[in-house]
Amino acid sequence: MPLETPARIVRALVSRGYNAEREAVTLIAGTDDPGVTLAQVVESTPDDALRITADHVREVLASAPATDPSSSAPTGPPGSESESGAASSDTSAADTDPPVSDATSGDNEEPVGKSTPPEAKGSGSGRNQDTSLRSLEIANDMTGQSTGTGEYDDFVKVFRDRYEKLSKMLRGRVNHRPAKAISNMSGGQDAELIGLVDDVRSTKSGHWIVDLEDTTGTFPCLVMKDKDIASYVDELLLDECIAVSGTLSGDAGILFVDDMYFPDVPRNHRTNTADRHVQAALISDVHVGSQEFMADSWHRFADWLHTEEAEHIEYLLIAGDMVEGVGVYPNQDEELDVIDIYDQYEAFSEYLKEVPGDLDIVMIPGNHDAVRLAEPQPGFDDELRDIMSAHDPQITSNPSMVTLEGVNILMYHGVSLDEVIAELPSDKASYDDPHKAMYQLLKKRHVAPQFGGHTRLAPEELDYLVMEQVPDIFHTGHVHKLGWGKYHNVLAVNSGCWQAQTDFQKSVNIDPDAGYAPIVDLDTLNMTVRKFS
Ligand code: D5M
Ligand code: FE
Ligand code: ZN
Repeated sequence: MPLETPARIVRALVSRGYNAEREAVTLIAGTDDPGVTLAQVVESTPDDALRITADHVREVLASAPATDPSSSAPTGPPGSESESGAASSDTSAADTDPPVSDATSGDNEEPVGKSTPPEAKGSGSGRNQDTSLRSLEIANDMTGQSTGTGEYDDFVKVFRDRYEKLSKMLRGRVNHRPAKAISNMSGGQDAELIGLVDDVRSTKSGHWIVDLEDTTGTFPCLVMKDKDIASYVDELLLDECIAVSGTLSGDAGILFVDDMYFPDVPRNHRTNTADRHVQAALISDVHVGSQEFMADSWHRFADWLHTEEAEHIEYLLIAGDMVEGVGVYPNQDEELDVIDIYDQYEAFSEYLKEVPGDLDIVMIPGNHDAVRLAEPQPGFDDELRDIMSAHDPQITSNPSMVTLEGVNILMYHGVSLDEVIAELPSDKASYDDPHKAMYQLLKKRHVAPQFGGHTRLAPEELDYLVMEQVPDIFHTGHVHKLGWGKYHNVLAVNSGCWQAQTDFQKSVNIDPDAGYAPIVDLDTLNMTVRKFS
């Protein structure tokens, strides 16, 4: 069976433990007998090397041109890769059509959003990226910086820091006084207050009392049910920071609220863009190790990344849940394909090797990963980094601000989205429109406002979960639904998953969007979605 296509070459290299640069694959594919070249390349590559580079292939070609078909290397997928059977058992691929094109044929494409012009379908030829044009920075990695001991004092510190950072954003809009000072004012006066939401309850007559807390105390604020701002009360989460303005009651015991303010993203927020046409693929929730992990879709995605159509994709961001993990949910073990957590990361690493070696990869952990659950979650430890080292990925904490060629991308796994969706009315946040739940987080300028419940917060000296800087792109996952849209010019993307519906999801009617890859143009912030399932 000849080695005709980049997809087959990649598969053959991965089966031998190598990850390959796209140009290396292109060079092998372009020789008279790619099978022979591949054998020669493998033969001359040290066993402990992780990546086949284009330079190495050039050396091999220069020293030993592939002319002898009798020494053809074993080709095709290895027996151990049974999941790849569907794509690569296609022996008819001896002709010119690469099997990978199946994944990108008209049927499967989802030309959603403001799409980039379709480019010629290619077989992976002509890749030649100038990696010196790339830039990747990570601003707020807290890996190794954890200071919290879980004492009460730490909680006081983290909330104090939250209040300080978020109240600063509101100070331009209200002339606030401390809660203690307001409680000493006389009745009937106007007053403005900034505080964390401590409690929300309704009165007998259907009005709302919102207790706001600052560093000096707590003060009750009354929102009348017939005011326009009453609809904001539906959106409130405990511990988020808001400002109110209004008039004190006659006995000065309560503030009648006229206006409510959120830290929010400025409406005219100006986004940054890259200086050249370059793209990033934003994915999450791979869940390797689950019986539901969609290996075939993953193979199609990885193969497609080697084609000319994907040549502008130079970055791959993975927003958590690399693996299925163990003991995350009750009875989860019944749906495990790989039982041992380290074996899961080994398997994930093999799948990751299928993607081009010249991609820059950034990963944050999710709630299924082997790091602490409480947020912020530090990046993977050295043992896991070692397992996933083939691409030399950037591994950082959840959440993290990642800047690609000037474009600020806030990566956050998304556990708080469950909370936002549970607490808010469905027109403001739902599983079908996960990006709307993300808009709420942007409005609150905090990735996980509510403490307790689903979202576990780690008490640290600083609140790393505040969005101090407005991102250009907000990338989350976790809810396994695909959704995106713009909020005050910020592109919010929830990236779906690579895991088919689990029994639990069936029982609660969650229909996951599995096998999609959102692709963002960093020069325009336009988005397209590719379907591989
Ligand atoms: O979660 C994927 C989505 O499914 C997310 O919205 C939580 C929800 N989920 C999945 N399994 C459970 C169980 N057992 N209890 C509660 N919620 C669940 P992920 O964490 O990525 O698997
Ligand atoms: Fe997940
Ligand atoms: Zn998750």
